[in-house]
Order: sequence, then C-alpha cells, then structure tokens
Amino acid sequence: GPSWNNSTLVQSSSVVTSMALRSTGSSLATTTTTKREFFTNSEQKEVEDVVSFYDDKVTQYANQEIQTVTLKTLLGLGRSGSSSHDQHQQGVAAGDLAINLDVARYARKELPVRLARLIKATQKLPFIVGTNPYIKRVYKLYYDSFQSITASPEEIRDKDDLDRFAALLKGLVESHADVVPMLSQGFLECKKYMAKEDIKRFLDDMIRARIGIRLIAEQAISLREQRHEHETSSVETPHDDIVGVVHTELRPADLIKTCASFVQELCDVNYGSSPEVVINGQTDTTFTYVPVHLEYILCELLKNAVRATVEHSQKMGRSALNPHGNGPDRHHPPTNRESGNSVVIVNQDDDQDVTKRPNEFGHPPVEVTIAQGDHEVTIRIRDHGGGISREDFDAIFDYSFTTVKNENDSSSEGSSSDDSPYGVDSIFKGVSRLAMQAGLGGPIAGLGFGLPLTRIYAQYFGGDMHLVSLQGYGCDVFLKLKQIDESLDDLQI
Ligand code: ADP
Ligand code: K
Ligand code: MG
Repeated sequence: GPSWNNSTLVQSSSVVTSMALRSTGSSLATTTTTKREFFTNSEQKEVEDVVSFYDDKVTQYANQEIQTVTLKTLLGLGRSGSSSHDQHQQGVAAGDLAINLDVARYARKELPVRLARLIKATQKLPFIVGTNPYIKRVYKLYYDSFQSITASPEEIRDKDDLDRFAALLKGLVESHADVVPMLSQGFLECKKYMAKEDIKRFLDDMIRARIGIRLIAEQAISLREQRHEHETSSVETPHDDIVGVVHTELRPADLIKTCASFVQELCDVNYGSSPEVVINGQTDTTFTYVPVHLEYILCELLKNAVRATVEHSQKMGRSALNPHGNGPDRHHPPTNRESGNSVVIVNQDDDQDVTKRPNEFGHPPVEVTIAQGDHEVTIRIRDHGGGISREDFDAIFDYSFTTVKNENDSSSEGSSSDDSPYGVDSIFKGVSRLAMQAGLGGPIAGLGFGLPLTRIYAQYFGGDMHLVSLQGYGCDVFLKLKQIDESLDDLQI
C-alpha cells in the first residue's frame, strides 16, 4: 500500500529517527530537528527497504491469519459435556489447570499475530503522522509488547509457565493504560495530514483490535488470579459468578453507582459542583457482561451528562445562590437534601419525582434508567444539559471532536512551525497533559474520544448506542447491551 504520504516532503533527520524507532523499537526520543533537508520519494523508498529488513519478524507474524476464538472457548467453557453454566462453575471451582493452560497457549500464539498487524497498520499511516511523538509512543508500546511476548518461552507446560506468562501480560496491559489519550492527542495534532474518514477507519479498526487483544490478555491473567484466590481460600469459592473477564451476575445499578460517584468527584474538581445522579427503573436487574467494558461506557456517558448539566446551569445563570436561575427550570422546587451530592436509587414503584429537581447548586439530576428485556438490558442516561446544537450534532461521533476549548490546540493552522510540525513542547501542553495527570478516568472531557469509543464498546458484543438530543433541553443516550451468555458460541473475539 501507499506507505508514505507521496505529496509530502519530509525532513531527513525525522525520517532517520523515526525509522530507527520504528525498526528497533528502541527508546523513544522526540523528533529533534536542527536543520532542514528533504528526502525525495525514491530516497524514502530506500529507507523503507532498510526498515523492512528489521521488520521481517513483524511481517512474518502479521502475514499469519488471525485465529478468532468464540467467547465460550475463551472463557474455558468450550469443553463438551454439561451445560455451559455447569461448565464454568466447574472450570472456576476446580481451577482447571488444563483449561487455563489452553487459554494461555492460545494467548501466547495469537497475541503476537494481532500485535504485528497493529504494528503494520501503524506503519502504513502517512509518514508524517508516524513522526508524531504520541503516535510513535503508541507504536513503540505495541512494538515492545510484540517483542516481549515473542521473546518469552513458546511452550506453556505447567502452572509455573502459566504464572510467568500471565505476569508478563499483566505488565504489558498496565503499560498500555494511556494508549487512548495518546492516540487522541496524536490524531488531533495530525488531523490536517489525513482525511477524516481515513482517521476514523484506522482508529475504529485499531480500537476494535485492541479490545480483542485485551480480552484475550485479561482472560489469561484473570483465570490465573482466580485460581490463586481459590487455592488460598478454604471455604467455597467466592467467585462462582465471575468467569475471568465476564461477570454472570453483573448488577448495572451497582456499577452505575460506582461510576456516578467517581464522575461526580471529577466534576467537583473541574467545576466546583456536580449534579445528583438518580438511578431508577429495574434496579435489581443482573445480567452477564464484561464489567470493565460497561464501566468504561458508563463513565464516559456520565461524564458527558454531568458536564453538559453543569455548563448549561452556568449558561442559564443558575448557581448556589440562585438555584433556579432565569432559565426554564425555575418552577421546580429545590431538593430538600442535607448537603453535598449523592447518588439516589429510586424504586420503580416510587412515584416521587426527584428526576427533575435541581440541587442546591442549581443542577437538575442526571437520571439513569435500567430496563431488563428478554435478551438485552437497556440503560438510558438522561440529562437536562441543554442538548446539542445542530451544527455540532453530526460531528459528535468523530474522533477528537470536542466542544472543550483548548488554547494550545496545536492542530490550528498557521502555528509557528520553524522546526518539526510537532514541537517537542506540544507533549507538555494542552489536553494531553491533563489526561496524563488525571490518571485513571482521564479528564472530564476534551479528548473527543468518549462517544466514538463508547459506541465501539457497545457494539462489540452485538449491542448498540444511540444519542438523542432535545436541543435546548437535554440528551437521552440509549445503551442496549445483549445478554452475552445467550450467544457465547457466536461471539468471535
Ligand atoms: P468529549 O467529551 O471529550 O468532548 P465526546 O466524544 O465524549 O468527547 O463528546 C463529544 C461532544 O459531544 C462533547 O464535546 C459535547 O459537545 C457533545 N456531547 C456529548 N454528550 C453530550 C450531552 N449529554 N449533552 C450535550 N452535549 C454532549
Ligand atoms: K467525539
Ligand atoms: Mg466525553
């Protein structure tokens, strides 16, 4: 394919630095350029040939077919015999080493292939995009992970081998924690070098691949951890309802509550106040799902909802002193609460409508409604944050689109560019700095990745997500999640 952006003349020292990094995965240096020299296309081709020599191993792996696995097999439920429920009870309760070894061996064989494909896909980005420090860091992470796994023993024969391999995977998964903010910042800086649709295609593919890679790795890690827990506990295993990455008795209300508290705190830090979150509907619902996926989705959607609510309050002039402001909500009586914010669960029979009353800060609550269908669970996240303007609406699912103002937006045209297009300084500026400092969960908004990522996660197991904007009033987000235990045989990882 067209590896490099043909129309772009590239600075030579950037080329060499970048090539070295790409081929050896050696330590990440930012592109420092002292003088300008340019490569022609044919010279670029020569460099490319040199690189391909070093990349032989990656190529060899990338050319292998991906071996998808059903979720059932990945969870170690694929062995013949009793029903899948009994199977996973047995699998976990017995700490079945054979099953765990199967999963680990599969991971050992499959992960390098999938990582190699990600590496190749990243190499095919327009050359100038590949020189971006953030993209390079992501590239290096994948390259290093590929190297570590392929350098680890191929055979996984016993418990010790398995433990060693799982520990390796655990370290790798942790090292990848910041990939999403890095990709976000990288592509924000590169948006003038690539068509929007190409960025979207690349990131959609990359993120889907990443979800698969993580599921495989986390499953290998978690089966081992559960076995350890079981071995050390003298009584019945406490985690019959957890099969590695999957939880068979997941209570959305509990997870919503945890995420809401976390997001409220984030909101308090950013804005000095936050709305209540009311959880209602079928709050006793439990279903089978991957908790980390649902947690990610809920946090992103709640962050959007609380941010819209608080910013809309500010716009309407609602405040602690004037909770009803001059906006359309003035007829609502204030909530009669003692102090601070809370998460309230309203039973479905409770007719007391707390879902619209502003708290003492003037923020109407965010309402999260749980509905249990026959084959799916639907979660509706409703805010009174003013909705989305028509101009913005078509863009909200684009990567990096955000209405958060970033004064250091390095993607703006006409920025001084006497050296590299990505000043070394840009690493320490803007949104990304916030993202890195905020740690888990990142900033409340500003990466522009929340909605597109959330939809990919929702769709990964056959669910979906829709956002409806009532402009001037608020948003409803409908999250439909399939009962994944009904389609374990069909879900391909
Ligand atoms: P970010 O939150 O980082 O800006 P997202 O992809 O999560 O990125 O959202 C993109 C944009 O969509 C937001 O910047 C905001 O303008 C708009 N948006 C998303 N959810 C809501 C909501 N519930 N109410 C109003 N606007 C929203
Ligand atoms: K977006
Ligand atoms: Mg968001």
